[in-house]
Formats: sequence, C-alpha cells, structure tokens
Amino acid sequence: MAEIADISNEFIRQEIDEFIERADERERIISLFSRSSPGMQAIAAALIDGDNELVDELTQAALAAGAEALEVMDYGLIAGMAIVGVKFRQNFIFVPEVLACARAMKAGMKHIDPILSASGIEPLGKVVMGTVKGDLHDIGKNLCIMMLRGAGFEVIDLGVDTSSDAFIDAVERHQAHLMGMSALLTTTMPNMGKTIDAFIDADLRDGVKIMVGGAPVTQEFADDMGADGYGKDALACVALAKKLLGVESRT
Ligand code: B12
Repeated sequence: MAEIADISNEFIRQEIDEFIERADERERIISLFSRSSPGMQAIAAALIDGDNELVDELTQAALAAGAEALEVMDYGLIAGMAIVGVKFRQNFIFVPEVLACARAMKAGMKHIDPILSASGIEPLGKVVMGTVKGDLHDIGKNLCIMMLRGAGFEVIDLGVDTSSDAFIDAVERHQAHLMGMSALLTTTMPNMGKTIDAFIDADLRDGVKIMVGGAPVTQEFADDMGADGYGKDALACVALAKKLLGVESRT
C-alpha cells in the first residue's frame, strides 16, 4: 500500500494530513499522488492553492517538457480537484475558494484542450452535450467534450443550466444522434429524467441515444431514468459514445 511519504511534494503531503480524514479517501488520494511525478504534483498543488497563473505556467512547461496531455489532466488537474472536493464538502473551504480552484483548472485545461481536441478527421458523429437545468458545474462536462472532440466527434456544447427544450432544440437543429447530460448536484440529477421524458413527450426519444454522467450519477440511476448509458469519467464517455453510435475511432 502506498504511504504518504511516497509523495514528494510537501504541500500535498500537508494538505492530505490536515484535510483528508476519511480512511478510504486518504488511501485513494495517497495512492493517486504516489503514482504522480513531481511536476504533476506541483500542478495539483497550484490548483489547490487557486493560483491560476501558476497552473497556467506549470501546465505549459510540463507539456513542453514532453508530458502527455492525459497525464496532466489526470495526475495534475483532476488529482488536485479531488482534494479541493473533500475540503469543500467538509467546510474547510467555501464557494469563493472553490471558484478560484475552478479558474485554475480552466487555466490548465486551456492548454490540454487543443491537444486532446485535435483529431483533424471526418467526424465520427454529432454529440449534443450540456449540464442540466439548475446546475452550473461544467468542468467535468468540458473534459468529456475535449476527449470526445479528440476522438473525432463533433460536439455541440450547450453549456450549463440547460433546459429540456434547449436539449430538444439542439438535437433537432443539428440532427444529432447522441446527447450527453452532466449533473453534479443530487438536486439537479432528476432533471436528467425530466429531459428524457420531454424527449418521449415530443416523440423524439427513438431518434437519439442519451448518455449521462457526473459525480453523483450511477449506472443504477441511469437505468432507472431510462438513459441509454452511463460513464464514470471522460474516457468512459468516449467509449460509451462509440458504443452507442456503433462507431470505431479512426485514429
Ligand atoms: C468545482 C465545484 C464547484 C464550482 C463549479 C465551477 C465550475 N465551473 O464547474 C462552484 C464553486 C461554482 C460550485 C458551486 C456549487 N456547488 Co459545487 N463542487 C465543485 C467540486 C469541488 C468539484 C466538481 C468538479 O469540477 N470535479 C472535477 C470533474 C473533473 O469531475 P466531474 O465533474 O465528476 O466529471 C467527471 C465525471 O463525473 C464524468 N462526467 C461528468 N459529466 C459527464 C457527462 C457524461 C455524459 C458522461 C458520460 C460523463 C460525465 O467525466 C468527468 C471527467 O472525468 C465538487 C466536489 C466533487 N468532488 O465533485 C462540488 C460539489 C459538486 N458542489 C456541491 C455544492 C453543494 C455546490 C453548491 C450548491 C454550493 C453552494 N452552497 O452554493 C453550488 C451549486 C451551484 C449550482 N447551481 O450548480 C456539492 C454537491 C452535493 C450534492 N450532493 O449535491 C459537491 C459534491 C461538494 C460537496 N461535497 O459538498 N461548485
């Protein structure tokens, strides 16, 4: 089992010691960081600190030094956000601090987006993506979009707080055969089911595959509300999109 001493970055070690109390979370987070390089740990530390300029700088430097975009995403940015999430839940930090971390995450994503999105090939299919009504979380959705674009899908991004009507309009207007909904709040998860019902009421459900995701969403919940698939992360989102549309990546 990985030990906290296996993590080279002192700030990360202190953050884990001070704020990550639950044994299962400590184990998961220590294991994650013990596998990451000092450069990735520095990106995560800057993100936890809400320092968007430093994240910007370190991400560019890591990519220039040959780090893979996916490594920066998983072991730098998402790993940092894992600690932020626990601190937020336990009320060690509040919305303004989390917003600063989200801004820092976006400063890093700005550099990995062109790499992950550059496929330059004929689109595999059109996907409409949005965060559901009432929900303003878009980091995870945006990561899914980057990965989908990188895999060769054309993605229409509806942003956050997306109504059922906006999903329906976009699917019709763009003749999309796949739609993805993201929700991060237990209070907005039911809006996924409501949107699926709106597609049924509009007699459009048969023409579109619907996938769902977001931290609180589970396979069981997806099945209960009648979605066609659930993905736990951005890689799963791409695999699911290919499966639902019956296509293979040409890259
Ligand atoms: C950043 C953040 C914010 C930022 C959002 C900034 C932004 N632009 O997104 C701000 C500060 C605005 C915010 C606000 C709020 N937040 Co908030 N937030 C978070 C936090 C810390 C991280 C979320 C995140 O970005 N994770 C990183 C990404 C990469 O992960 P992800 O979103 O899960 O996405 C991955 C997968 O889920 C999947 N996926 C995502 N979408 C999709 C879609 C498809 C189709 C597929 C296949 C896969 C998929 O792939 C993604 C990539 O791997 C979480 C804590 C957490 N651990 O989740 C709380 C959290 C979600 N927030 C929470 C709360 C309570 C709020 C507020 C209500 C707080 C308040 N009092 O105002 C508000 C609500 C605002 C609103 N109406 O939406 C709670 C929700 C609790 C609950 N049970 O509902 C959480 C869990 C924190 C907590 N434990 O208390 N938040």
